Amino acid sequence: MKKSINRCDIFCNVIDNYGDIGVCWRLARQLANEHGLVVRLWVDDPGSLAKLCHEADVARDIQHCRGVEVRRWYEFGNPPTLRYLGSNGDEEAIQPAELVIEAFSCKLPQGYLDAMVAQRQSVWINLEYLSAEDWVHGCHGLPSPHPSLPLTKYFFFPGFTKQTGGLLLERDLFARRDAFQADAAAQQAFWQSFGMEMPGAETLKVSLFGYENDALAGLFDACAEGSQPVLCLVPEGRILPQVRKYFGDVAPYAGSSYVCGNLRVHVLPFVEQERYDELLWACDINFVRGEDSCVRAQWAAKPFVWHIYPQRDGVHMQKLRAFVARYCAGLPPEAAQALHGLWEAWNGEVSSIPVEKAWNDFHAHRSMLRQCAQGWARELAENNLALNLLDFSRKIGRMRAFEIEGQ
Ligand code: TRH
Repeated sequence: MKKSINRCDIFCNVIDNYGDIGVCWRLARQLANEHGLVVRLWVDDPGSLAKLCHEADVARDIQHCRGVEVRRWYEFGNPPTLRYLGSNGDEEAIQPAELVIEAFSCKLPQGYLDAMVAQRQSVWINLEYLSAEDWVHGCHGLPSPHPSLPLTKYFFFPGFTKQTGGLLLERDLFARRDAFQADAAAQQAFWQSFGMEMPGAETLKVSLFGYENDALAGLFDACAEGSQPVLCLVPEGRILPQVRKYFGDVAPYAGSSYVCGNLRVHVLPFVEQERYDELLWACDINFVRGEDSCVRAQWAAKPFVWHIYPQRDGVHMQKLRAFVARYCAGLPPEAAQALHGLWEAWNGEVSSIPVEKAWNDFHAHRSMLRQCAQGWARELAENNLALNLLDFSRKIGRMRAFEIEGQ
């Protein structure tokens, strides 16, 4: 067993949307570019990556993008094995890396597991979903022995406390964010790249990334009737049919603009991950969804509204409330109530107050919510997932090397 970790394989099975690949792509770049690891990202749907990184070529099985080797993950043979034709046309057997990350419990190919057994060199991590619930503390870092092979994988939970693995945060993110926000020309260029003039200070800028949502019409009504002009930027995605329904228009596309009272809605193209951060930084309030955009909104340090990924049994509302409880702990009760009200209404909670009222309350408390967002981001930044993951993996690697030497 090698004691150092120089190579990393990340396996990503895209279930739906962009969160699975969004997290894996971010982690892959961070491990490669900030920590000098040789990273292979195995993804079964390179098309989803191409949305986040436009230079990724969907047709290629192997390619290098932004310091990461991206490989199409497909398996064949019995046992299912990852195999590729090398540049000389010969079949290339895959050597497992020292650090193996399966994202969100995706199932590693049997042939790859066998190679891990033969090599005895890999630390195997299951990177879990993000949750603010307390039970995560007891599960973070736990080993899970394979039922039949001499392999152990370890659960690694992202989270919001020191008893978890922390959150993905690039080393220079805050510096880039602050530089962007202090640079009028950079902001001007940002708006112009979407064919828009930079909105004046009197306009409230809102980004809106969400799933299908029955509360949208109420939110738009409230903005249209409000006293402050609102510019709402909607990236192309699942919520567009409802935008269309609200304005009774033909299908919206990137560049479509609609006006109703004090509300102007502008549809944006789906941009690369780095530019999505700029959108969050450029806006005053951000509506986000899933997992990764929610974390990015926290780093943007602006008031935000989370449309959590809906789960059939309703457990998502427990996750949502666990987060609200942590996030609002330092807020005055009225501001906490305003946040809670809009988040419940936006997530379709039946007992919630009408979204129009919830929006007006949230809007009224935005200055306090902004202060809270800034403090929250500073506090959370202390707990960096990539650093924690590497420390943890090295510790497991040393422990295993010691065990193997003793055999
Ligand atoms: O897309 P999401 O809803 O993804 C997920 C998946 O549904 C997943 O299966 C589920 O488990 C998880 O949510 C909780 O939301 P998320 O996680 O915010 O991912 C969106 C990614 O897309 C994120 O990395 C930000 C990025 N993005 C861009 O790069 N450009 C854009 O224009 C937009 C709107 C988003």
